[in-house]
Amino acid sequence: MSFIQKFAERVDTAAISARAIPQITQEQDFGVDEAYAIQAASIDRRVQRGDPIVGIKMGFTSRAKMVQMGVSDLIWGRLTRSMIVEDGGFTEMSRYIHPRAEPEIAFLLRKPLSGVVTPLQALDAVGGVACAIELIDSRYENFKFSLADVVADNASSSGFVVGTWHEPGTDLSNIGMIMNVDGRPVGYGSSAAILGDPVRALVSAARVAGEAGLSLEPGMVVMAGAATAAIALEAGQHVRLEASGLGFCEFRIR
Ligand code: OOG
Ligand code: MG
Repeated sequence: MSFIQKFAERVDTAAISARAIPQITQEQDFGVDEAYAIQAASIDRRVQRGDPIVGIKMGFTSRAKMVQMGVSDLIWGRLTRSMIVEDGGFTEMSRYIHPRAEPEIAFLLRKPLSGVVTPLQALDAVGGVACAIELIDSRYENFKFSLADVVADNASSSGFVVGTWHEPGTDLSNIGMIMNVDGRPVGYGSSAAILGDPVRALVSAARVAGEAGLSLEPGMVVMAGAATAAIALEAGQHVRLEASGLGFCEFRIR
């Protein structure tokens, strides 16, 4: 078995059993290209289990996130169907190791999107925009990783909640975002923190997906990355994101 398959199985097992593992780069050094190969192979295992890819997520598209995690390269990961958490619904703490929540913007594609595109071309492929919360849950002990580790671990992604879809024409360049936990505001930000405008994250998503030979298809979701640092979650909490002009989305973790 190649080390790609070995580590793909390692991160996959850690994710499905919600058990933290040591950083895999401490066992063997490898680069970012190999890390994406591990990610692809680990998500392939899920797809084989009947859990298809429904979109992609961008990561480290804001300074706040780069500073929080000490990693400064843009990364991406795959979203699969089992990661969907219904807006207004529940998710179980037992599914996670040490989950965190992030305020994000989501795009719904109405046309295929791949390769090098302009912001206008990217927007032409969009059928709806919404506020969204990503649940991240690094499979590594203490949420500590190198760039290659986090890429191999599907960019820490473990769930996502999407609010009501709005018209694609909505200006996304400065959406005020407030994260509330149990009715108390715990984080504030603006969508401008996401590469200056989240549309740029969509342009990057098209490029990286194209490079990876992954086609972004109509109906798929693209998550632009967090506007603020992530918030650590505890069982019993109610998390709600309010986004100016985009309404809100929320879930409970029990
Ligand atoms: C990596 C994922 C980063 C974002 O929105 O920037 C990310 C992590 O922080 O564990 O999802
Ligand atoms: Mg995120």
